[in-house]
Amino acid sequence: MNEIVLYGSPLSLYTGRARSYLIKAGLTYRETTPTTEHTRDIVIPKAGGRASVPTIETPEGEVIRDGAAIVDHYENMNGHLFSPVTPKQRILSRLFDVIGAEGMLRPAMHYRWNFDDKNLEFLRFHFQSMMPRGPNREEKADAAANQMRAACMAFGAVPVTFELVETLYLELLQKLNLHFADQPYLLGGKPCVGDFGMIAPFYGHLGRDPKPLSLMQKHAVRLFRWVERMNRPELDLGEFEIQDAEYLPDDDVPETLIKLLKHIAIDFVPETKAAAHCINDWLDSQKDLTPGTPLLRGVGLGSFEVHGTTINALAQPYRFYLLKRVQDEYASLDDQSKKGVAGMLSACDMKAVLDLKLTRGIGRENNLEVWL
Ligand SMILES: N[C@@H](CCC(=O)N[C@@H](CS)C(=O)NCC(=O)O)C(=O)O
Repeated sequence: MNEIVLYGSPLSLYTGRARSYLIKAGLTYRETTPTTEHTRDIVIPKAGGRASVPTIETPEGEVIRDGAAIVDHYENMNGHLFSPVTPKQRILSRLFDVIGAEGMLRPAMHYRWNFDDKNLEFLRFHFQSMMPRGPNREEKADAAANQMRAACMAFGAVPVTFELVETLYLELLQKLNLHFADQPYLLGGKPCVGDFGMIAPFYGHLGRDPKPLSLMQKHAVRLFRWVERMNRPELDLGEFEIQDAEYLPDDDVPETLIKLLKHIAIDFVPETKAAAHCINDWLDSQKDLTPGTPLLRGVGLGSFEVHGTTINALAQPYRFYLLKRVQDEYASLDDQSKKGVAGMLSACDMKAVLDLKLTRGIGRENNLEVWL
């Protein structure tokens, strides 16, 4: 075996991030579903016992579980090919990684699970394909799908929030469309780590399931093109003047990104505040939590209000594992750069993300995120 094996699935949100990275970095890989005996006996034990996708197996037999860890691994190996080096762009790249990986779950799950007339048969087929061959494949697939329906509700997509989720999403499509009408990628002529975070919800769910795909094709053709572009090895810049693989010069941040972030902040910031509060309360009650304990997916519901509607959403410690990387990047800047970045984040109502922290740190051990 001399290629990377990517364990994933076409409809998996997080697989979309790792796949796009491997493609753009020009790495030779083979994608397969994690349904074989080899996965069960060799790969999952090396992945901390957790069967999540994406997980990769390198030609040397090393196993890396978690999309952020996979990107980190190759960024370290290839000289940080997709990590901008100027202050504002560094912060935005990391911030979009959090937003994509954790901040778009509500629309991604709403447009997947609340439109059975459009999506159901498509999803059935895919869920069955992910199950190991053998007896009761259909029942197992239905059970897995039902778990995801429950997750959709846990992320706050329930009937009382549908109208709000859809209003916010249609405006988001517009803002993204405007940006990708001017720029091929978030920060100019080549993708950054933030683009890989953002492709997670916008490929497997929002750019592929029948219902949201039809919305994207109707309302946001330039965003649709970015989704295609992120899954192609070439830069795929045909419709643009820009033909170089460079980030925008002079740490420029286009106005379209500021407007986009300002819109995303409407629910991202109150949700992050509510989650921090909920998780910190939980940590207060967990005095005996031993260092090295793996993170739970969620530890309660954060409650917050957006445009007069209350949303209750799963408070996920992993969001803060990624957010800390934004905060660490900020902490490493000189005073002048910090001022510039703080000004930019204030302009898009995102300044609070620099201060929203958990009372306990999170690290990685044995391919799992753990409490320090
Ligand atoms: N933090 C992980 C999350 C991966 C994840 O949740 N993947 C989903 C599929 S999109 C999954 O495998 N869920 C089952 C599980 O976590 O056991 C990452 O970024 O890779």
